[in-house]
Amino acid sequence: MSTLKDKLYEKIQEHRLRTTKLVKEYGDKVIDQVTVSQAIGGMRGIKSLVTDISYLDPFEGIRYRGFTLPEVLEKLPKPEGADMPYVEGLYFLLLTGEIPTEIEVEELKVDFKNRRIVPHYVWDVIDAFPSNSHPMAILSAAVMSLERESHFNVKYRKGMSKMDYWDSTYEDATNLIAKMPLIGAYIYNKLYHPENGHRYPDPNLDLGGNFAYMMGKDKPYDDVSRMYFIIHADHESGNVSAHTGHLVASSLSDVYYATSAMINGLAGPLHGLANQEVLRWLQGLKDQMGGKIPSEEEMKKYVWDTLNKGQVIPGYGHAVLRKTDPRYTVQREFCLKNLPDDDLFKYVDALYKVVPDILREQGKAKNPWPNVDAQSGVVQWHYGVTQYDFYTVLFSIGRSFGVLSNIIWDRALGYALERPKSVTTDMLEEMVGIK
Ligand code: FAM
Repeated sequence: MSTLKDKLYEKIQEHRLRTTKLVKEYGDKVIDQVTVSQAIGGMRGIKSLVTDISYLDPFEGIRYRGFTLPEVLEKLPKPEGADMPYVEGLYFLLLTGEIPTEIEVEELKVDFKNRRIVPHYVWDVIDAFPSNSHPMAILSAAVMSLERESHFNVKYRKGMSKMDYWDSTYEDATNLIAKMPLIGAYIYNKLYHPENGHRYPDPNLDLGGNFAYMMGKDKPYDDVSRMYFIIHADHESGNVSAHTGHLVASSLSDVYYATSAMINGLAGPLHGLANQEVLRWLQGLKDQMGGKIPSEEEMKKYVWDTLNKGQVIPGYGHAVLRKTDPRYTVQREFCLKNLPDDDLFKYVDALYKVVPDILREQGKAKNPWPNVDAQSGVVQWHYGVTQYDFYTVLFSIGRSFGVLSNIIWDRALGYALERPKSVTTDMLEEMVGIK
C-alpha cells in the first residue's frame, strides 16, 4: 500500500466509529425542517447531506478540510519555481485531512504517473465524435468508455465485504483522476489544435505541468492549470455536480458511471458552463464597443439591457455564497500579478464595479457578488485558450478530485442508497390547509 492509502485506511477506521455512534445513539435527533418553498425551490439550504471533505460558509467561502483557499495554496508543497502547489498534494489533503510532506507528494506523483496510461479505445471513442461536438459531451463519453476498467465491479461480482468497498473504489478513482488531464488535453487538441497531433505525456512533469505540456502551452500555464484544478475541486456536497456524483455512486454504480454523470450536471449554464457564458457575454459587449473599454455608464447600460431581456448576469450570484467568491479572488490576484494589462481583465474589473449595485437595485438575486466563473475565462483567454466551450472541461477535471474523494469516503462509511421522499401538489395543498 502507498503512504496515502495507508493513512486513508487509518482515518477510515477512526471515522467509522464516529458515524456508527451518531446513527446508533442519535439517529432520531432532528437537525432541520423543510418548508414548502424548499421542496419546490430546489431543496435550497436543507441540511441532508454529510461530507467532511469541504464546507461552504456563505460569508467566508469554501474550506477544504478546514483550510481556506489561500491557506491551501500556501501550505501544499509546490514544484520548484512554481507559484501554485502540486494538485497531487490536494488529493492527499482531501482524502486524509492532512497537508502532505514533500516526500508524500513525490510518492503520489509517481503513483499518478504509473496510472495515467489511457487505453487506446478511449482515443477511438473521442475520434469518433464529429469535431463540432461540445467538448463536455466528448469528455463524458470518454470517461464512460473507461467503465470496463472498474476494479470495483470485478470485485463486487466476485463477492466483496461492504467494509472493503472503499479499497477498489480508491483504485478506480485514482486511476481515473490520473487519466482525466490526458483525456482533456486530447479533446482540446482534436477539436482546436489538430496540428499538435497526439502528444505523449512528459514523464518528468507533475499532473498540472504535464497537462500544460500536452495542451502545447508554455509557462506559466502549468501554474494556471494547478490553480484551476485546485480552486474548482470541491464546493461541499449539494451543488449539482458533487451531488450527482454522490447520488449515482450511492446505487453502487462505479466511479466511471458517477463521474460521467457529474460531468453532465456540470455542463449546465447555471453551473459549470457559466464560465463560458461569461466569456460569450463579455465578447458581446466588446463587439458592441468596437473593442474599446466601456465607460461606467455604457457598462451599466449593457448589464441592465441583459436583465431587462429576462436573462441572468453570468458569473454573478450563488445558491449558497453571500459574498465575493474566494475562488474569484484567487484568480483576480493571479491576474493582477501576471496579466494586469489584459483588456478582458479590465472588462471584468469594470464589471465588478457596477454589477453588484445593479443586482441589489433589481432586488432579485440573493447574492449580488461575483462567483468563480466571472474570472476564470479571462485567465484562459489570456493564455490562448480562447475556445470557451472548453472551459467546463477544465472545471470537470478539477471537480473530479472532490467528487471522487467524496465517493471513496461514502463507500468507506457505508453511506446509504439515496432515496428522498416526494409528495404530490395535492398533498402539499392539504398540508398547508388550502384543500
Ligand atoms: N443575474 C440575474 N438574476 C439573478 C442572478 C444573476 N446573476 N442570480 C440570481 N438571479 C435571480 C434568479 O434568477 C432568481 O430569479 P427568479 O426569482 O425570477 O427565478 C432570483 O434572482 C433569486 O435567485 P437566488 O436565490 O439568488 O439564486 P439561485 O440559488 O436560484 O441561483 C445561480 C443561483 C448561481 C444559479 C444564479 O445566481 C445564477 O443564475 N447566476 C448566473 C449563472 C452563474 O454564474 N452560475 C454559476 C454558479 C457557480 F458558482 C457555479 O456553479 N459554477
